[in-house]
Amino acid sequence: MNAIKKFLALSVLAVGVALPGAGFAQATVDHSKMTMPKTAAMTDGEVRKIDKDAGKITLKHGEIKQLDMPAMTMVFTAKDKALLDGVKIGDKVKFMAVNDNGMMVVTDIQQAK
Ligand SMILES: [Cu+2]
Repeated sequence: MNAIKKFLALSVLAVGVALPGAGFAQATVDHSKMTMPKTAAMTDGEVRKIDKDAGKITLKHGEIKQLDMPAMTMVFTAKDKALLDGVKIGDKVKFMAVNDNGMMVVTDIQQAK
């Protein structure tokens, strides 16, 4: 009995793997549209200005794919002011930006290595 169950389970797996690649990819795309962009990547940037009191940082940044934004220099709001303690003007950084109800927020920033 157990052997038969195992065989059936493996057969189901094999069928799943054998599905046409296009159909599988399509399902993956649809799924990603319904969920938060957890796969968003860190963006390269350079610190131009820091306003710790206001919790804002001006970054010259590269393309931000998850925000559909080309490279530019702009002001971001730091999610946590403490994030601004780890960087200084002129630093090359990697940062994570999200659109919080129209406000561009930096949720993570670190020195680029
Ligand atoms: Cu921008």
